[in-house]
Amino acid sequence: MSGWVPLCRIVGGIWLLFCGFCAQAQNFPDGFSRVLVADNLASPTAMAFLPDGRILVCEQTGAVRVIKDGTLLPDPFLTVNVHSSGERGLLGIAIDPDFETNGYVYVYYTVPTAPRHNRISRFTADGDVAAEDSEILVLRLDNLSTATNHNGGAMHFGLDGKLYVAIGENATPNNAQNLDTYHGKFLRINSDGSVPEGNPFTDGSEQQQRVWAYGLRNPYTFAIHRESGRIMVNDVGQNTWEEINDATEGGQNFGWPDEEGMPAASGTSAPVLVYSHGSGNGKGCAITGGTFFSPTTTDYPGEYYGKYFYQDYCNGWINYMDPDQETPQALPFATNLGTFCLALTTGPDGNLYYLSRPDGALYKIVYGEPTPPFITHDAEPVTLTEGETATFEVRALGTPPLQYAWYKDDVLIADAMESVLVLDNVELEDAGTYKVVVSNDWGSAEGTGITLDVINIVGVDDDRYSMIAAIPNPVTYNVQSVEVNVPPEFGPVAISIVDMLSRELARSYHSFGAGQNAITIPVHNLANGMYHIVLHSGKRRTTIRLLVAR
Ligand SMILES: [Ca+2]
Repeated sequence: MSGWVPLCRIVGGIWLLFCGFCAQAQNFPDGFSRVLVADNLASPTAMAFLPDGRILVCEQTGAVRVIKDGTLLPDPFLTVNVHSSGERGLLGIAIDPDFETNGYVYVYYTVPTAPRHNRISRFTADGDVAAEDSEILVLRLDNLSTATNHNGGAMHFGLDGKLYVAIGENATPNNAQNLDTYHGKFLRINSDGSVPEGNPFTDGSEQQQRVWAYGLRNPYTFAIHRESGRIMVNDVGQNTWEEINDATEGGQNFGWPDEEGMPAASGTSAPVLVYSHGSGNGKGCAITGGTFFSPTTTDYPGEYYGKYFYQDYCNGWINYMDPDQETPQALPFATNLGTFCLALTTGPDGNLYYLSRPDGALYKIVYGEPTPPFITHDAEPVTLTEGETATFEVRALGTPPLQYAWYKDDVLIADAMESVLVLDNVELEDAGTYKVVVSNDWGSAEGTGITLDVINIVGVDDDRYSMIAAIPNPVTYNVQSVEVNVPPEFGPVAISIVDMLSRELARSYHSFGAGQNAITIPVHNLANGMYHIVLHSGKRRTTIRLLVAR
């Protein structure tokens, strides 16, 4: 953030203006409303869900509070001694991917003793509290200057099982470009703090080897997509721009302090989306939350699924965007939420959650109307040989109960009424375009038609194709692959390599775009000898003799 302390000062001067907002009800799209989950939280900073639905909330002054079955438990999960002046304190929390087995919870906080620094510690849960003396140091970060702002602190595990950590530049902008300090970096570490395989900088200082991305100012929050693993880092800007940056790929420089907002120079990565400082909705002072909204279940309408929601600290709004668009556009969602909200998160129940510092509260945003179905995961096209099993699976959300109907070439398939369609023992006649329609009392959603191609591996030799050749043939020294040009009328084709004992050594499937029908077949593993390359398509079959003589 630009600084909780400076911000409070600014807001103090215009508090009456903000109180005008406070008096108004929150503003959501029709059907949405805000529900209080828990209050009496002291200056909350971050939160995380446990697999069983309990919610852990960090208080800046050092306590991790537990919300269980809708109740704030009186005893904290843990309390650490922190220096909590300015933006320091207990700032981040992450749950181990194997929490159900190992009970590990990771926190990020500012130690109060000199020299002051932030550290990442691991604790082990024992019921609703951390086991006594279970704290293990995971990583000690660099000493802090006297500046109390720009500490970052967000932590999440990636799909690769590595712990990602976002760290501010400690109000020293040049830190962000210096790979030998953790300040101003986005780290990727093993859960014990050690350097993992696969980081972009493999040499140099201990700090450098843990860096995943750099050029960040105060990445107070970030989010990882639970299925794709995509990473969005929300970086708080200085004078002009708030940024959402895609840090999925390692080694990127996000530009600070040479750039803020869209970069002018080469060699830096542009944000996915920016918004400017200023008053009013869609503008603000500090991005303090962002989340991929792709839950396994939700009551929300389909238009919000797959979107990225984010919030501003000063102007009390939540916007969203489609992260899959080339140039995502900001779309309004909620306004009049009040100032100083943060930690926007998608709950396992498919609701958005966020913390309010002035209210000392955790809120969720719920949708109270029925919703028509929407498809979250469509079935995939498939090519099979006769006798194999085709499985088409669709996943959909919407107000239950959902009904499924499957069509082949626009004709309803009798008794295919589940989200999964299984065709045992496919025959050539099963090839076609399959489509699902999901419906409930409020509407329906149609899948994209997907194709099933069926290849007859037995086939009938077709002499008209005896001119098909493999090039080069014979295979001599240094030849890695041969190329076969398949006539377009073959359609999708299976290619097998068969040895002289009729043993199939390899098989691959190919479909062709218009005008593309050359297939490259790797042969570097074949020992010297005679082979057959067998092409199958529908009832056609043709065989090419291939000599390997290296
Ligand atoms: Ca930037």
